[in-house]
Amino acid sequence: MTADPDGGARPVGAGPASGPAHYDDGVRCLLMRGGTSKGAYFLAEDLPSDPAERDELLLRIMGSPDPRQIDGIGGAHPLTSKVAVVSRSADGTTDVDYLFLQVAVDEAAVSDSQNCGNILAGIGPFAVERGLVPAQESTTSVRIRMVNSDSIATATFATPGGRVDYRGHAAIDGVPGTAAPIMLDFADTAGSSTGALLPTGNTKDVVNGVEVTCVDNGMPSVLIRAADLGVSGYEEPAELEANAELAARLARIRLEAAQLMGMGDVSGKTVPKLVLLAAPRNGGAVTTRSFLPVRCHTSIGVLGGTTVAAGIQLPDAVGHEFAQLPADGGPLRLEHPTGYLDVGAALEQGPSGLTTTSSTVLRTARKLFDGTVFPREQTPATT
Ligand code: NQM
Repeated sequence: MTADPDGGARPVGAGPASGPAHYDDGVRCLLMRGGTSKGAYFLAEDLPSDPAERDELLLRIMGSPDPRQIDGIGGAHPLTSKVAVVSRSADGTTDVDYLFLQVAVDEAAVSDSQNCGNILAGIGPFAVERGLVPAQESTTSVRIRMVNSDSIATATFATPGGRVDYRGHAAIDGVPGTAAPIMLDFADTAGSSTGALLPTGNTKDVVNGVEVTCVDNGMPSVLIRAADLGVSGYEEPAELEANAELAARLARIRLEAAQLMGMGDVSGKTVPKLVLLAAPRNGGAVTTRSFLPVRCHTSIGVLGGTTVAAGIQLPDAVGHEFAQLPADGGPLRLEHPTGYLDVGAALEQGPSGLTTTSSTVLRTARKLFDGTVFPREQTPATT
């Protein structure tokens, strides 16, 4: 197959030999906005346990492959074609396990190669809604194992009277209006999928003739000065997406940088991400334009954000020279196309150099519908 780079790596074939399974009674599903993303949340027990069967079903539910996902509940963009699979944790060290799956829009592919910190924002509320975790009287904290990277996050949110309250006064850029705050605390973000905050062992490398910083504080990413690629870094996402020369250059840099990061051939994968950096213009620490890796993000991912925040603090990293870092070591404000994201990611001296031990981000989430989804009948063709 030709993998959709924003969708995933696992080709999904013709389904079970007996033909597509029927789901005449539908599948229990909760649609939730998590941060600046939107996804379908499932209990693991409501989906097939076999990953290939599960993924084939998810394509039918989301309406992939189809650029409009018209016959499914996907939103026709990588940020709105996401799935969370949740179960009670088996080992007792966390409350729930959360597997994130990126469903490709126009390819028959589902990927578990990355985390999603935005969809994570809905996991605590979903766990309470489904009775996996009892709500406390005023606020509830849920410890979540992010299965994709085997790392842990704690979500704390309002549960007055023992029910999730989605209403509140917290605003996050990229989402109109306000909602109840959900505090996300991440442990062990450094080296989440590559094993080290600086996966190449260097603060800076030269890749395809350009200086980059390869960093992983929750999301393996390649930081690049926008100016080094002939753009300002302040363009709208659509303008950057329309720049074919930029796209070709970014694709080459990504493949080469991934090799240096020990990630092998990432041609069908959604990681590492690419982030263009420029000096801040609105009082923040830095301006960002991140790529998913082909579509340009309309804001910035949560773990993408914790990663940029850690990276630009490293002396000698790309972007450090123009970053405006808060003098008090407090949260960093990352400017993005629709506003900013505040991220706490303080650097500490570790046994083998500077690292982070925890990161924090404020998000909101909202339950959109809770019910039964009816997958389309045909098994999608692999393109
Ligand atoms: O970085 C998009 C998003 C994400 C991921 C992506 C995310 C994160 O904004 O933690 O949230 O990078 O594919 O939802």
